Amino acid sequence: MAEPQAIYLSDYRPPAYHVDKTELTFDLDPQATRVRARLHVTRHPESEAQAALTLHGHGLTTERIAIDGQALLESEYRIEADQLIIDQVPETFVLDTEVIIDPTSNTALEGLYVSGPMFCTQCEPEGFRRITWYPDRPDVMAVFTTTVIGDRQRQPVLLSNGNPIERGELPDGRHFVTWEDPHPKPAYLFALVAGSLECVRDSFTTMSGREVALELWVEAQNLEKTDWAMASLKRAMKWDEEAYGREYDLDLFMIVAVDDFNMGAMENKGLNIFNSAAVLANPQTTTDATFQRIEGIVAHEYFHNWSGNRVTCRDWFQLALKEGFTVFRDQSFSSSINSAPVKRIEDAALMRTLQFAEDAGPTAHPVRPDHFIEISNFYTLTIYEKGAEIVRMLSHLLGEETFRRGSDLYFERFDGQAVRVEDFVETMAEVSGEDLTQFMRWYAQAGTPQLTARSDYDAEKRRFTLTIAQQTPPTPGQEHKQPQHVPVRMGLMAADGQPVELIINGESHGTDTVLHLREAEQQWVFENVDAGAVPSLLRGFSAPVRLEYPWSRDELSHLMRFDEDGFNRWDATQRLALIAIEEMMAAHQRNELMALDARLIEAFRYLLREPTDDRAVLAEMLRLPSEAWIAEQQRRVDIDAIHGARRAAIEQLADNLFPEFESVYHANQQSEAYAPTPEQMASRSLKNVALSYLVANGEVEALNMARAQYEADDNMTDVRAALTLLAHSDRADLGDPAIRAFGERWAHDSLVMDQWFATQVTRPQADALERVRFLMDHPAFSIKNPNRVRALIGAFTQQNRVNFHRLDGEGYRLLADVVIELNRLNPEIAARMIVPLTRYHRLDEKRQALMRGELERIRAENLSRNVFEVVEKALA
Ligand code: 7MF
Ligand code: ZN
Repeated sequence: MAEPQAIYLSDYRPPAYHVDKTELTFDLDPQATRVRARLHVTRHPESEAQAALTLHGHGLTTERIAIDGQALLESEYRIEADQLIIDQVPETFVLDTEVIIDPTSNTALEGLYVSGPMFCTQCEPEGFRRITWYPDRPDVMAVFTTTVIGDRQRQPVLLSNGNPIERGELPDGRHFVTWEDPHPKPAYLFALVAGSLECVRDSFTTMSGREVALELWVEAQNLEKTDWAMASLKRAMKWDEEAYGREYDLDLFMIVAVDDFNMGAMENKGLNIFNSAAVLANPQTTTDATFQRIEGIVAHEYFHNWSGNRVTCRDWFQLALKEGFTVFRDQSFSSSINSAPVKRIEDAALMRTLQFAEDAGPTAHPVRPDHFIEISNFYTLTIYEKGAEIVRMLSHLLGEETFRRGSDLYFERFDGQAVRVEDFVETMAEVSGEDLTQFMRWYAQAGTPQLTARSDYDAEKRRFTLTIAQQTPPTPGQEHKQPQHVPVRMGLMAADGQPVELIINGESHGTDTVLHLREAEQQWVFENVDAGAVPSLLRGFSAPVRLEYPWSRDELSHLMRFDEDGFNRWDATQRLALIAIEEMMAAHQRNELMALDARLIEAFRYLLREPTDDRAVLAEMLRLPSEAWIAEQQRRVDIDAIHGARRAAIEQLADNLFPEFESVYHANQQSEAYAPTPEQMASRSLKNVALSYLVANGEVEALNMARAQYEADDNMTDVRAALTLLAHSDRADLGDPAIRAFGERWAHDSLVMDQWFATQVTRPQADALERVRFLMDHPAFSIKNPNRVRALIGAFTQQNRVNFHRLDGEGYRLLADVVIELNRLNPEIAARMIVPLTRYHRLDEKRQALMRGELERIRAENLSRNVFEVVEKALA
């Protein structure tokens, strides 16, 4: 088999032919669906007159190809390497094709497939070629008319993009619906859903007074889980009108929930398709975190209607154009509803742990890559999260108002077009007059810039000098990096806890300013500063960088108490805890007792005793740095020492502050009925952090509190928090019955069973891996369902570091076994699941050898392009 070849951005050529109108007819059948396509094709005036027509297709059984009604002879076309090439075509013509596809055997879940009782599609990025012959690239945009024919009984509901324009009965118990989508779109936004579905209806009146029908389609048993998504949708529609002036542009907007889905959701025009895990919710089955996640995803997909659909990507190298912008938009939406500092803490924590790790590993890539083997592998944290951080930096550089003028102009100017990252950034440069040339490096350079800051105080002149240097480490294929434009938001906190007025060159900047770091090293002098001022740097995580500054523990405690920026109060607490934990790890390695720094205990005592107006932030401050974030700090990662020291720190905090945690636990009990409101969520978050410390103390009393909370059975947030504590405790007599009861009670609900799987396999105890193998045979598990795989295998390999990295290599072997099986069934999921196995570079030699061994074993298989690309990079 020939090795898969890379595709380069520099090889981009505009399409020789465009399709103005696409007419599709689906004759649905589980094993043999017939797809007729009628493409109205015109040669692009700038392409050469004799250009061949090239279409993509994968796994199609071709029955007929005709041009202007004339069937082609076999000598008139070629099919090679997933392409249909017709050398001679007229300037303008109609291409008719007829193919047969098999949705039932489609386990990759790309193109048209069967999920339970329904047919559904996923076409982004290159799934449409599995449906019919087509120029499957985002710069070919057509108006689609789609007729879906199905069995009246088995598929009473037949959906596609746009508006239904005709429906009727057919012989043999069949019926049809014809849909027309008036907005030209690339094939990746095509969607079809058919099955026995129930509908929840609502409506939304747009700012110009048009009434839009809203429909949420689910299987009957899920009707009780639709309220939250519908409410979230209406909030998102309103927000996009207010924040961006964007109105919805069809009379109908539909969301469908499906059980088998590779990712969270998909923004198909007028017909968003959602993984049921990303849309279905009610208080009994869904935690607060998931309520918030659903709200964000519903908004994200809706926002794509402008940032992605009306203005789309020229090619897949530009993926971050739509994804980075849309994530920035959904983040802003979420912070307008829930605690803004907590949203920022969560997003920054995700960046700093998982995205930084990606950027430092073998699959590191720029936000706009210049080559790839398999584009599905590039739906990464770098594209989404770092891409959003870049847009956030732009909005801060320009200011909110100018940014809004820029986005207005961008949507207006490029409406209906497929464009590049440059088009977005140049529009922002145009409206602001800013020179964004250096800023563009954020899209081109991979790797996380490292900022090293130091300060110097001149007591005589009362001057505080801050020096910041930057350096971006080499990444695969990019040895040398140039300095980037890094906005560093900062302030100075005086010894008395008051903010210092920032005076640079005689000019006042208030108490909070943005320093523009553009050189390899730069210096700023603040005048009129008293001794003892503490710098607060990178407020609000103003740039996606690592920052080092030699803060003392007293200075960190000072920032934790007084910093005006909620994000940096949290960050100071994390840094303080990190120093304490690293000290304990060092003690452990010297075979000494791990004693927790008294200053951290005192800092926590302060946090627990001082009344605070933002309890949601307080809850985050009480969480110790994650094992992943601790590992990010280490040159050589010691998996067991990290886990042991963090665990010991939690226990010692619990021992020293038991009464404080207990009173926080009691003070945050709720009497009113559950609602996913910010206030209630803050209370539950704080209460459940407190409970986790109480249980860590080891007192039976605390475990009984957890059991009582579990048995009170008020809402899934509290039940799941309590269940996790019981199931992760050493007390099998408490954990096992709870797990058993939960599994029986929720056996009928696969989304709750996913929580049940994840809770069990994230146990720190040594039997976690055996539980994974055992649960893989559980009737509720299926390797073919991506949610089940993520809940069982993903949770174990990504959230149970001590057990995944077992020194006998069993964790690695288990993951490799799963990846080998998934490689055949579902390459996209296989390539996602394999990632933890590629992160071996900073581990000890023994583990490195074991992990490479498993990667080699995978490489010996007949690999999909997806897995091939990741394994090659990991072993390079
Ligand atoms: C919020 O981006 C943030 C990210 C592609 C599929 C959804 O709309 C999407 C799709 C992947 C990974 C993450 C997300 C999505 C996809 C996503 C969803 C909600 N265009 Br792959
Ligand atoms: Zn998206």
